[in-house]
Amino acid sequence: MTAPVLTRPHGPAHTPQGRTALRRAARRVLLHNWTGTSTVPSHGLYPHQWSWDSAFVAIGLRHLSVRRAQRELETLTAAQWGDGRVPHIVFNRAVPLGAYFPSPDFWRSSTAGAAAGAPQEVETSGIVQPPVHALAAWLVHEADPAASRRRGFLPRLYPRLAAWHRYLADRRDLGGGGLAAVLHPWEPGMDNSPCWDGPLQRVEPVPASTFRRADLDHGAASDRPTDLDYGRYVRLAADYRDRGYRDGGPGGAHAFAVEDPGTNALFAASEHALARIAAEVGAAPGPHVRRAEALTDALVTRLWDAQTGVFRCRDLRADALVPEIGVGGLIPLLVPGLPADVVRALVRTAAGPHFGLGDTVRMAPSYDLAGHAFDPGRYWRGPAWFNVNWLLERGLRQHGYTDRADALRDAALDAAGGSGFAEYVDPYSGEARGTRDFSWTAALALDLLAAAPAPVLAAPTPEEDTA
Ligand code: 2M8
Repeated sequence: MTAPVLTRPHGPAHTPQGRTALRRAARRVLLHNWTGTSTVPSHGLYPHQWSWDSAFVAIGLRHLSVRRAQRELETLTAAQWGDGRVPHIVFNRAVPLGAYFPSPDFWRSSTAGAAAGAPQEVETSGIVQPPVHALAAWLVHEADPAASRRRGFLPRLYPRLAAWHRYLADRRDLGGGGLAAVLHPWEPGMDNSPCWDGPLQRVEPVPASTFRRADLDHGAASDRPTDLDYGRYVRLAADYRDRGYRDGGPGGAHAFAVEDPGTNALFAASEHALARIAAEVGAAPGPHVRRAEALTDALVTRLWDAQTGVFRCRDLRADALVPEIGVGGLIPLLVPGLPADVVRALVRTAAGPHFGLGDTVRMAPSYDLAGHAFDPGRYWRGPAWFNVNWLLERGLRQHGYTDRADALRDAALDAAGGSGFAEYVDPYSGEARGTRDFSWTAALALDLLAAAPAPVLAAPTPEEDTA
């Protein structure tokens, strides 16, 4: 295999000028994508507010404006449902219905979701995304604790975040083993990962002629999910809506019910953050610490595959682990208190043939490099994503793998700058894929820049000397 372009250490992360330019460019993206109350992932492809995007955006925004970062999370959680769920999309009513599919008239949250407590003032989707929000809220608070206290940021957020976590723990434990299940491939955020291919086989797709995809107006068809995938996404969402977005009943009531390691690792990490938030607002941290520990135990008991050294998804309909290896299986590295042998095995797997991190690629791909469904360009079926790599960078650093974390940080910064803040990149070539000026790519680049060592360490390369 030819050396990957990403291995050339001449990107913007390596010089003071490069970092300054990158910071400026990232700032420009976030200012452009700010709507006044929140941030769109991208004006064309995703013109509303997305749940986990907003959490990642807040983590970056805190370096530009703590006030805006707070506002981002407040706007999102203001659309929380009475049952505690934080919807995966909060729709902007100023955006035409045809600009994104599925639009508010598909989800019909204020009517179909009324029994579950959907808000009446704003339209939302009815599914959820991974709970990164408590982690984000804590990081936003830490950026300026005095400003946070002055505005009562955490006292306002804490009850919302606690209700959100309660929803996941009480209503989504469909497997009964202490983990939250996802009911749609959009919920874990890795929409068309090959990990869902098996469980999705049970879902009868609606015909492509019955809906109009808006995503293809903005993205290349070869980068996006297929019409067959969309037919299944639509069927699952419509069935959930038509049941009033009810979660109750045995796992068998849902055609698709999966325990995802990425979602549950983020739940555990956020529960640790919620314990800190509780202590800050004068509530009891103990229940959150205990839930974080219980989630960590359940992750290992139910999803750890010691033979391969990775966490897998559990298909609750089959009550079996999914054979595909997705990058969600590495995200538990983020969890403090993961057993040391599991951490060591995960780090080995990240660098081994399935993910090639620091070897054949500089950023982790979204799916097994050796997997039969690997595609370096198509959405969550292979490309490297910035939010996932940011999570892995944090995980490596927290467990003391500082050199690997530094290398991953620099790789992500180089790729962010080199790709025009692409939504995702080809893991071998670093070529930009998906949309550009993508918010979480810019936000997380800012966060990585803020944490990076002072740029005086970097000497100019010969090329830059003569540039
Ligand atoms: C993608 O998902 C949306 C549906 O939620 C879509 O394809 O239209 C995913 O990458 C998801 O993780 C992300 O939150 C969303 C907005 O960036 O786009």
